Amino acid sequence: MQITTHETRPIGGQKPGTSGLRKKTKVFMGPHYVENFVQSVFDAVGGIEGKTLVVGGDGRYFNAQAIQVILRMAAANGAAHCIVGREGLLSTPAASNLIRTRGADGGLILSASHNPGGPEEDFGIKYNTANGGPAPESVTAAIHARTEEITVYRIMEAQDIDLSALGETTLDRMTVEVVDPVTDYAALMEKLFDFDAIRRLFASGFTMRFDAMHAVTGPYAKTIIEGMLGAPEGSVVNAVPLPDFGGGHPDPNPVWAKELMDLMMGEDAPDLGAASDGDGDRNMIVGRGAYVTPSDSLAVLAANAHLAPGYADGLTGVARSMPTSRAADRVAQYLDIPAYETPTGWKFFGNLLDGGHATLCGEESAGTGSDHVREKDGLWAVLLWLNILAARGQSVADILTAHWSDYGRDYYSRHDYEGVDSAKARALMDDVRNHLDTLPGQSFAGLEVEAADDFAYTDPVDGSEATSQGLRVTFTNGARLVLRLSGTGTVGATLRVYLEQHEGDPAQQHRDPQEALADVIAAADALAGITERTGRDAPDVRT
Ligand code: VG1
Ligand code: CO
Repeated sequence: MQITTHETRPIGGQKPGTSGLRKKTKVFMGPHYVENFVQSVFDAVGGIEGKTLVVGGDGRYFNAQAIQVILRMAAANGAAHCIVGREGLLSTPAASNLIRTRGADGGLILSASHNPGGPEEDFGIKYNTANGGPAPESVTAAIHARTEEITVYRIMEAQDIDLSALGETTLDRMTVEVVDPVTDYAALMEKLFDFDAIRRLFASGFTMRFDAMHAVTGPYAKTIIEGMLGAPEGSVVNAVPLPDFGGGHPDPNPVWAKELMDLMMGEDAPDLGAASDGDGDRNMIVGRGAYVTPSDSLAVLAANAHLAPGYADGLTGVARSMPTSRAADRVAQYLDIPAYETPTGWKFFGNLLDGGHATLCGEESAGTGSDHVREKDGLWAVLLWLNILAARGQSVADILTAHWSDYGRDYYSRHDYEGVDSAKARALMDDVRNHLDTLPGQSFAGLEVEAADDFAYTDPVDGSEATSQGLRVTFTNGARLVLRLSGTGTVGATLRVYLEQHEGDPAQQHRDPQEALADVIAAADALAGITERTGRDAPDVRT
């Protein structure tokens, strides 16, 4: 077999965002695009000679082709061993687990997560380090720098490897090991949770619907929820991963998982509804008639995690991304453990998890996870909820009500304005940023600003700094507003407006969040001129 060294030239824009490099699939399919990026990753991590890599993706369009290119490049760059999920499938948390349990040096995960897939939609590549977590900013910056000076990439001239059969083959001197994507992950889940109790719960007639949204969690949920836990067949729907996710938007929120939401709000609702995203790291939890806001889910899980065997010794700390509501902080305070506030993106939790500072982490964007892997984990969150429901013998709605009466309710919503003209979105942010120090004392739509800043973070473990991570405004009535631009979109800019308000009175804890947040929504518009500047009279998505 022959190694070819191709000359190439830098391609602009190969800059990883919140979670890897994401672009339109057509961009990734352009000449040398994947090759340039992958070679830049290999170069930026000091080469991969003799190393072991985990490779897999969420099965979206172009997944299979990209994996073949990566394998041929890994072989040409001297890697010793590549562990690949059968048919190129690995959920993001399962890939993280494999990197850790197999002692791999890193991994490449192919996904654009919750973004739609297909020739006209999105694709992505992310590099994870040996701890199983997304590469930290220092590494992604080095990768980006390398993409700007790359001159050659190395690839093996070879036929496609058959990824449909388990076992080992070789590509020149490199071993390619095809593994079942589910087995190791399912074994980990069985260690963390009380499967007997959950089996008894299902045997007693408890019903659920898990919507895999035609994305990667289908096979995982089928094996674990229906197979190992005995939920009736049909509890897992849309379970076959499809390259275009069946034309859907694999983002588990009330808007994109509408069918599930409608079911859960109707008369025939099962006891629990859940969904996960394209690559399996997000989760949506909804009880009969009760949607659980991700920020609340993190808080409830933190307050109840000790009911699951894997967390019986309690938590060392809880971490949340800055825009996530402060509900988890209240639980941490009660438990007398530290609460951390990090920038958006799972990579910022890595050091806290590695150092044992935090056991649970979460983001308002439907991401929850723990130190069992180094990624957020959709199915894990669903199983922890199931474990808690089995242990408490209460409904989701009752657990939420009890939680709010103990800690108060943090009404929460995120409003997304998608596909906004990038220059306009930047101007809006710049304008607010430039006026931050004038805001305290001023009132907007009747709310007085108490404090305002541009969120910056110093990692408590390695001292690395991240600046400009979102504009934070708190009001004297306790409400909070955060403005940020998305780092995962592929078209124009997405403005995210995060809104929250604490409510301590149990009699006021069952309102519609949009209504309960009306004042802070109005204040956000008055303060940032969102309607005027974007020309939109309503957000595209409210979660
Ligand atoms: C979004 C979310 C963020 C999440 C990221 C990756 O980023 O807000 O919380 O970590 O997606 O999630 P942004 O920059 O668009 O706001 V996943 O499931 O897409 O990998
Ligand atoms: Co995802």
